[in-house]
Amino acid sequence: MDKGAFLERAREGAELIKMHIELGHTIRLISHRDADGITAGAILAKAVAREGGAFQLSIVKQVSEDLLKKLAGENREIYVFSDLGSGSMELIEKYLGDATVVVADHHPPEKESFSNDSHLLVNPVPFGANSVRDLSGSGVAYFVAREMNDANRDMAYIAIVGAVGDMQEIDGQFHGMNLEILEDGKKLGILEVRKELRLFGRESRPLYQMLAYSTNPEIPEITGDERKAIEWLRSQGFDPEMRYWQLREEEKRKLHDALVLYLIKHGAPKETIDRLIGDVVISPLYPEGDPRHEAREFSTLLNATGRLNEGTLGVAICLGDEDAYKRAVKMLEDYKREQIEARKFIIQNWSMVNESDHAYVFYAGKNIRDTLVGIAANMAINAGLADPEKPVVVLADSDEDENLVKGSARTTEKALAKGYHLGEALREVAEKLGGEGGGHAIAAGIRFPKGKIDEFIRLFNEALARQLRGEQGEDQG
Ligand SMILES: [Mn+2]
Repeated sequence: MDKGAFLERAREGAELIKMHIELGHTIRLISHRDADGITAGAILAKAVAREGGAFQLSIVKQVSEDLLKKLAGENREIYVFSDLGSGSMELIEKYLGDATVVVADHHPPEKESFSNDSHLLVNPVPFGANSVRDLSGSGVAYFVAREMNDANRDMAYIAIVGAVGDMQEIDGQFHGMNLEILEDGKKLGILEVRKELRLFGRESRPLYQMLAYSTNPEIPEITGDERKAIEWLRSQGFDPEMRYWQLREEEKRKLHDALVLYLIKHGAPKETIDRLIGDVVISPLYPEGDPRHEAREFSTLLNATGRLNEGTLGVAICLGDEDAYKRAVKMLEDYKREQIEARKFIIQNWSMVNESDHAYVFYAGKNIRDTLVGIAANMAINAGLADPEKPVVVLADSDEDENLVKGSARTTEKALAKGYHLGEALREVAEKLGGEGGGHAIAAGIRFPKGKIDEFIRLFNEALARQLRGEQGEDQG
């Protein structure tokens, strides 16, 4: 890629932001709610604050027309989007035409540049970068920040946490401009790149869980089987309860050799082995055993804050806020406990389920939080409560409005093969019930008035029956 030209573009973005800081304008930051977006937002927020500027930051799921209308209504002089925006350039031009806009993103853009002179696209893709491995949204934000002030190199580790969140090193190593960020971080002594076991849990999981939960890559016969993982580790002379970070260097090497041998014996392809042991980034800024000490665990923590709609808490963690970190850890523990309780509830009360010809509908009232209904529906399938060829809907009272219920429908590929489309069925049913619904074929959601659960059961079953007969929804003509 043409690095020089990209950095020149990043410098233009930096100049625009600095100019508005000097004019006393609040920098309006909008970033994506995954780990890459949260780190990107944190990097830009810190860069603005470092110049003495004020910012307002939102972490959002996507750039929608609604969001742009709201932003336009704020009448800001400058908007900076990070880790999103490239796919919404026309919309941004339509709604924010009068303002300065900087889009710092790595997704393939709608077009090579904005038509509006006051809008600037900082994106490495038109300069020849591969959006999935050469630079992430946090990386683009990092280079803009670095052009604003060399001191922002101290965000190199945070930038790499974002890159890891986007799995830019999925093949086992970093590429493209990510390498330059790593070099910056190494020079400052704030990060280290090691060749280690690239599985989640280096800091916080016992070895046996690190192996048993490994899905990327899968370890034949060990993934999904804790007992087998414990057995295998013991047979190789390891204490399964140890954390990876606690191993001495020669023990790590011994574990790597044993795993590689195991994979070869089980016929794993070379790419799998390359992916298993590769680049792992850690930071001496945090103590060992702390999820923030290793980039993958850090990014997973941030991702979780975003999913729980607490992305700004994630940003605060990136900015070094210890209190935010503690709150996030507690929030995640609560969330995990609620999941376990939801699972218990659904297993113990499955006899309450309404089973019709085409679906199971389980109404949990207030016993399952409305944010967990999708997970609960999957649990019913995975725990073997439901026939996998029949869709499952879990309904719960809405947290926001006591007159509404929220539901999620889930099913399996096997059921889809019969002809079901849950998203279409729920959309159709929601219209009839005066609610909102829709989604994918395999996973969908709905909200409707609480008094209409019996009607929902009947209509949903009818909609699914029609799908099997190959008929379209009535409202589609
Ligand atoms: Mn990204």
